[in-house]
Amino acid sequence: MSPILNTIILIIISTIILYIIYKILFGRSKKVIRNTIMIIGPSQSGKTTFFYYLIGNENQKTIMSMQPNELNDMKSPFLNNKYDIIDYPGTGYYQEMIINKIIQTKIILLFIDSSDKNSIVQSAKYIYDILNSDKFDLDTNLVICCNKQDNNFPKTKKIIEDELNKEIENLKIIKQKNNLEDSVNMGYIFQMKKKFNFKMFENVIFIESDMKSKYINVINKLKEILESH
Ligand SMILES: Nc1nc2c(ncn2[C@@H]2O[C@H](COP(=O)(O)OP(=O)(O)O)[C@@H](O)[C@H]2O)c(=O)[nH]1
Ligand SMILES: [Mg+2]
Repeated sequence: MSPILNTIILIIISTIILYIIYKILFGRSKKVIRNTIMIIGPSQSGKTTFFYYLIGNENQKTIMSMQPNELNDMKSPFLNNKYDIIDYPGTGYYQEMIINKIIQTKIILLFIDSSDKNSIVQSAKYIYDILNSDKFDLDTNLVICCNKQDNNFPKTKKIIEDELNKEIENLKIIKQKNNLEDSVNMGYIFQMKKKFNFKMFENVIFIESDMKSKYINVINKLKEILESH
């Protein structure tokens, strides 16, 4: 064998060995870390007000949000560790971004204005998309915050849950009838034969909240989920 051929074979073999060593050392470190808290929901449900409260900036005035508020490695005064906290505007352009972010997300906080029927109807669409996505699994928690409980005549979390059960079942029936599925949404609810009911999801919970009570239920739920081990 010529020395040149020998050298080439040697280079190829050492490259393969180096590649295998690299894979063994670093191949598994790609696991995504779930350190995101997402705040989503219809416009005017109180997302941004809560976002500022959570980061310790209680007196910040909110304006109609056009872009997500995003803070990475943020230390909330209420939580022990640092998290990426994102507040997505309710203008509806962010569905795909939200769904793609789920695999990095520990908690999705969905805010609803409990005294506004429209807010409840709109949030059904968010919930449908999330639960229908194959990215949503038991490692992510969906916390539905029935917010603005300090307003006159807010609906209780029980009533909102019942109304959302019906809204989501309706959405499911319409989508099934018209075969309306897109690639983001290949899904769990879409294929469901039974009537939709939140009882099927152990990682979806309802709580009541408002800024007057300093979001005590939301803060406690965040602590419970994030600091429970
Ligand atoms: N009564 C009441 N009003 C709230 C509460 N949270 C937010 N708001 C008000 O609702 C409006 C919309 O709030 P904002 O946080 O901007 O909603 P976003 O569109 O979901 O981000 C503002 O005028 C807030 O002051 C709440 O818990 N109770
Ligand atoms: Mg906002």
